[in-house]
Amino acid sequence: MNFPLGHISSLCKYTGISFTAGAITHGFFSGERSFWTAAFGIAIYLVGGTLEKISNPDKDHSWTDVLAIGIVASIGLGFFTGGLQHFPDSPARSSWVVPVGFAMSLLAMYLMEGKGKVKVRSVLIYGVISLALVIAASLYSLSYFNEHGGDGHSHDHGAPAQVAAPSMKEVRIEVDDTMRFSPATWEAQAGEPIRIILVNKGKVDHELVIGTEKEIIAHAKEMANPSTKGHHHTNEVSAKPGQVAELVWTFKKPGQYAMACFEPGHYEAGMKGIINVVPKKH
Ligand SMILES: [Cu+2]
Repeated sequence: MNFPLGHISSLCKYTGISFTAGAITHGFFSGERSFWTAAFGIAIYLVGGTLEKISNPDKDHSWTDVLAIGIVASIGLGFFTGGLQHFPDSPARSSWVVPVGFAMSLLAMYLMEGKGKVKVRSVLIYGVISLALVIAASLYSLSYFNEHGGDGHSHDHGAPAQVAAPSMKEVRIEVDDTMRFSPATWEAQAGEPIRIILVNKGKVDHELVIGTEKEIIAHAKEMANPSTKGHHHTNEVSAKPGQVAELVWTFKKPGQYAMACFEPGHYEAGMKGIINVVPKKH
């Protein structure tokens, strides 16, 4: 065995899988970039397989095995690992991506390593049982995340309050077409519901999304994908020109939160702000 070549080939294969997995976690089937990421992942996996064959000439894999089965293996492993990693964020997609990936990796493994060497019966028994377990676990996770609101974002930092008490604190945020929130910085108290009133004085739609910096950036990426546009989240309120809309929100933990508008181009133009959440005063 050629050791350096073997090392490079394993690097290529794992890089390939992680690219394919990344395409899943960053919105496969939704953006052109994800498609190219996945294609690159498959290609580099095949490079890895080719190098592996060159470094290991004793192994009796044909070029068909290396290339055709390599495609199945890289997609399968990418689906499985990417789907698992992104399960809480997109349970509906992961619930089928993970079992499909598992089945593909199983098939590829059998065709590549097992065919003619292991009993078909034992592979079938293992395949059926393990796939059934993976499907069951995926369906369970799907229902778990659906119940716990993992519809793309975790909201453990806050929750929409259902009833607006008359004594509730309010913050009035005006927006117009200068792409600024006014005020752009405001304060709230942790654990205390606040009524956020969005006043749109502009001529185009505006919205207000609140969350941690990380969630806001994740939301920005999501909005860049045409297929996920129009998703409604509980941490979001939008107002048409001349309209007033409101959202009652409770920030659970103190800290710095962000707000932003994701109408096309607005966030990029600077339509964002900061919310300082201070500990509750007793
Ligand atoms: Cu806007």
